[in-house]
Amino acid sequence: MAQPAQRVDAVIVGAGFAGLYMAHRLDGLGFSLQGFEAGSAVGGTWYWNRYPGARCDVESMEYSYQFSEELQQEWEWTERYAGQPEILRYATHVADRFDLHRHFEFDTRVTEAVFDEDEDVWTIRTDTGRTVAARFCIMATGCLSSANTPAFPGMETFAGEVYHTGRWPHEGVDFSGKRVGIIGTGSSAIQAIPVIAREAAHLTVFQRTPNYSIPARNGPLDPDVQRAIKAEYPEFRARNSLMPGALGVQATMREMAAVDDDPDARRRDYEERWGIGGFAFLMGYEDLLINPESNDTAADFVREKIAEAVRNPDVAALLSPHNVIGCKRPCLDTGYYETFNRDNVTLVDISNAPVEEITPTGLLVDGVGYDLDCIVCATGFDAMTGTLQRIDIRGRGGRSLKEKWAAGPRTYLGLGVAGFPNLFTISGPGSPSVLTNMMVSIEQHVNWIADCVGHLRSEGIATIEATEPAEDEWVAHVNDVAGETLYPTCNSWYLGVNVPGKPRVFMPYIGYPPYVEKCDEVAAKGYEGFALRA
Ligand code: NA7
Repeated sequence: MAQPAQRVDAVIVGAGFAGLYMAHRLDGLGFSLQGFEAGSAVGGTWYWNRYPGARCDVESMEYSYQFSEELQQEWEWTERYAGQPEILRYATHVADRFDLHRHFEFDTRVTEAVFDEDEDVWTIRTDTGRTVAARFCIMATGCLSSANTPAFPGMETFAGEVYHTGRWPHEGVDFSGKRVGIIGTGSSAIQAIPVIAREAAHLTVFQRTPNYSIPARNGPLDPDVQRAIKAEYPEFRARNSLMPGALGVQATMREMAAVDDDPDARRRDYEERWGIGGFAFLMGYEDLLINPESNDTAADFVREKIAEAVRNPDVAALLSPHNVIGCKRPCLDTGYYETFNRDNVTLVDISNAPVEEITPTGLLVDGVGYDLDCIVCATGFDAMTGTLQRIDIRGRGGRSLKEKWAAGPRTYLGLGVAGFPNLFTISGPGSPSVLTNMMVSIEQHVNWIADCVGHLRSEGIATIEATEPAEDEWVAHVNDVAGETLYPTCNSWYLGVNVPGKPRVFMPYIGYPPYVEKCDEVAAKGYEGFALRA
């Protein structure tokens, strides 16, 4: 076999927010590194998800890096929730400011990562024919980066254009005068639908499961608010990191069960939170995702709001979810339900009769044909494990990660995997990741990994590897915690249920901020649960 052309201390896969900061930290520690990114530029999620209306659901003052005081002071956000173009500008600014582009090779997808047990080295190969040998292989591949496009029969026969929200054309799409069909009513669709409806001649929404959506109440960010936060940004960040999910620091929380509150007071509270907008709506009572009766009080409130917003009661009923609110990541919207009052918008329920076929002229459901010029698949992602499993990752004994995870992901802390020494997964399954403000979780993981590899270097340690018992215990713990909540009660991508054939396992860890303490404790005890070999 040809010798690898390049040897580095670390390979980083992905130039989203995780990969960028990882490169910054490792470079600062003097490690040599090579990054690879499938896209043509930095930004990760915000590079790919350019669909109309794409916007973050975490407020911009919270959804940003905190590692540089100068950066957080100088960057000016313009809206309460930043839109995709602004976040992408921010990612580009960070890469320029910290000179990070030079670490990455773009338009390059990593296809293979193989561990050599004799040399303690990873060999990483790409679809451009590059081979790099590295001591550490760091996956900064994102949790929602493999688009899920269901194999609808006849898809290839469609005469018009088919788009996926997570792979949106960079030049944008002009829907004016077009008959557009959108499949899916998750977060992406709920953001895109009001925007597409204003542009298209007609929009038909194909809904399998209705979703709860809370008004974002987005708008220009008040300069006084921005100034006040910046005046004490480190303290603001510190408070934020103590919130469950590291977000919503402005929201008030009470240690109280929703069912125990006086019904009028509870209603007033929901009304107030609905008016404020955002995830604060689900942060008022501590048992909303534990006690079904408490959860019903919030779900009933939203169903009432849907009935008020949508004029046609049949349409309102179809848009009203009946599962647990919050067991799927709640959507934040701007005028979503009201969009169904428009004459040019039709809702088609496909809960009992799925999309039968895509034909040259449109889509067939339950024997009824819908003529369309374009189809938008807002059908989500093979979340958390999809991207990692698309890379042929092989650890000790040539064992593949895909094989190891056949019954669901197994990690220790979502950071390391037994049998895969010196492999790190930033915001990997088994970590709080998608249940948190990703920016905070990313920084926490990157800092932990950077400190860890720095420690290994100074102690002359060649490999770090999660032990089987520590991993078994952690996997069981992740499951136990999820089992005590209402999260596993609905078919969410947290459970992998949206992808046919994927094992039903709750993948993220519910428990931020205690998780951070656990990671710190593990490090303080000499990386307890990991085997360190000289
Ligand atoms: P989601 O939340 O996974 O939503 C995907 C939507 O597509 C959802 O409504 C699905 O219905 C629907 N879907 C998926 N497959 C099909 C098929 N085969 N037929 C019909 N409908 C289908 O993805 P998003 O991109 O909206 O959001 C992902 C995350 O990004 C979000 O949570 C935020 O964190 C940001 P289902 O509910 O499965 O019945």
